[in-house]
Amino acid sequence: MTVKIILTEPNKILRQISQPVEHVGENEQRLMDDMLETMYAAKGIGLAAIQIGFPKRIIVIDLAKDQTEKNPMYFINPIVHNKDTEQTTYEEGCLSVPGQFAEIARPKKIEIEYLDYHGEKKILKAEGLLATCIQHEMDHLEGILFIDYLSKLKKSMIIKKLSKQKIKPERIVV
Ligand code: GNR
Ligand code: NI
Repeated sequence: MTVKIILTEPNKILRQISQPVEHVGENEQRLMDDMLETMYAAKGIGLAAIQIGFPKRIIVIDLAKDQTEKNPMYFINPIVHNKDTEQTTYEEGCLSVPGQFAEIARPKKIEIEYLDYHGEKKILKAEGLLATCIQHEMDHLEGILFIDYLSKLKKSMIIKKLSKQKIKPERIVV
């Protein structure tokens, strides 16, 4: 397993629409292993394949706080069947928008259909942080980031800040 580089905003790749997986085989499983490793290394709770540059409809999630008790979840080609009309708000962050957080409202409960790590069709009812995280990751599959829900001013301030951080040289060694 390999820790990959997580792409950060602004980056046009993050705006791509990810394509459905046709077959869950060794290559897809290796990608999921790398995604999980990358997510753990970055101390995130979820990751979409596009965040490491693969425009495939693949998501990994692990809400376990303590990495000694891992609980990895894999979602391939997820579709939302049902959304609650009731909303809930979480302070969201994103590994592709480092250091930025904002309260985002989303449906509290969802029901999704997806393929698991072995390519088997599954249905899951999720609520709370899991529902929020799944929706955050599914947005990545459409090229959407949580900052897209903020006011134009807040969003542009965040992008400006991130662009500046990007051009700042790490260190100049002579
Ligand atoms: O690590 C993450 N934490 C988080 C917190 C609240 C709502 C969503 C998330 S997902 C994020 C990792 C990430 O960027 N996934 O795409
Ligand atoms: Ni994210």
